[in-house]
Amino acid sequence: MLTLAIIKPDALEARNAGKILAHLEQEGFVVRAARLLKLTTAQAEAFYEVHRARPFYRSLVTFMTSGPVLALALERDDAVAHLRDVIGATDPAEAKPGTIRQRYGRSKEQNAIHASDSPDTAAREVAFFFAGGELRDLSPPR
Ligand code: FUP
Repeated sequence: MLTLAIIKPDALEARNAGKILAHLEQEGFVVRAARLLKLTTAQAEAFYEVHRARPFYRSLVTFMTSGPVLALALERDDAVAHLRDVIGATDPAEAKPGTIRQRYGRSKEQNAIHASDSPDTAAREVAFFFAGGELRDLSPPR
């Protein structure tokens, strides 16, 4: 199954993208699609629509549009749940040792990586960044 990860602007700025990608590959994820882009405000607002009423929403949108992001469609058995385990808690200070957010996150907002939180969300979020054709026949050899 597929899930969506986003390596966030803080991690790209710190040049941690390669280490994070290596960590994901070590965990058995296969990159099925990747896109480096700078989100527009409208895109970031739409992506985080579910959080629109939250106090952190505007700041989150500003942060997510502050620099490029690397969107990744990742495949693995039990991909959604496994990726959530690998990234750790939202707040890097509370994330378990060895998780990506514990290693590379700066704060609850600048927490290095996004991961879809359910299979339904994953399907929607993969489609947000990638057209079906971009995911077809792109699996690396196994
Ligand atoms: P997560 O699924 O772990 O990314 O966490 P949420 O869906 O609850 O939050 C989405 C993003 O909003 C987080 F990655 C960072 C940001 N956020 C804050 O900036 N402050 C908060 O108190 C909670 C979330």
